[in-house]
Amino acid sequence: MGIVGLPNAGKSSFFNFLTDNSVPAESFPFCTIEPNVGIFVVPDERIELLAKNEGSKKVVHPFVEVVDIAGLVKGASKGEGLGNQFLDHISKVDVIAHIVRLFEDGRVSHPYQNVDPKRDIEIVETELILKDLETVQKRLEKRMKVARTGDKEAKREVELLQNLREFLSQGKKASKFPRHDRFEEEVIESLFLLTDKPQILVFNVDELDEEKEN
Ligand SMILES: Nc1nc2c(ncn2[C@@H]2O[C@H](COP(=O)(O)OP(=O)(O)OP(=O)(O)O)[C@@H](O)[C@H]2O)c(=O)[nH]1
Ligand SMILES: [Mg+2]
Repeated sequence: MGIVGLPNAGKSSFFNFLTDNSVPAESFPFCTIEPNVGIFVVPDERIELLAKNEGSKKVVHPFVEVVDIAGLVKGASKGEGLGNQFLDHISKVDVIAHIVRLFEDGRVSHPYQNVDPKRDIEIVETELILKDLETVQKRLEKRMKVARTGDKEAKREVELLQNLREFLSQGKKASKFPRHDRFEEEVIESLFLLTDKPQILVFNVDELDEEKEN
């Protein structure tokens, strides 16, 4: 699971909560620079039962690996803030957790001054799409060279990638891009696009703020 969000949204706090780790989570933006990696175990009582029945010597419960990266800001894809190179660290994750700040706290600065979840979500989602555009563009350039030699498969891929680039340019997520056959599925899968992954929105509310929680 890869954690994304604006600076100071509470990503590292969430990471610490999940993993029982204590990485720095401070009130200044861009507290996290190097990605933090941790795991948390998801205990499953059925496994204990199976292990008992089978007399297993070793019991391994399922676990989730979590990656906490630097905050994204508008223009991260053009090098604003800490840029979007951090997104490379989460290109291989299975799911993205997008932390959205709802809590108000004058001691914790907000990169856009006020708490506005709708705007904040859009900023982060746009940066994810822009990162995907970059990935598609890179692959497109590579495959165009091959296509010029007359390679049929490369030609087909180029056409598909051009359509995908157009789709993402309209601000749409890769997960919504239609795939017509196994070939198209495989090409897109091989790009590890961020907006093609399942996403969980995590709203970071004030403690005991029931109104907002609702
Ligand atoms: N009042 C309040 N403060 C919070 C809450 N969640 C996180 N914080 C504080 O907000 C600050 C930023 O939290 P972090 O978890 O470091 O945020 P981050 O998203 O990892 O920030 P960067 O690494 O800088 O992008 C810290 O001082 C946290 O203690 C909350 O629910 N309420
Ligand atoms: Mg952090």
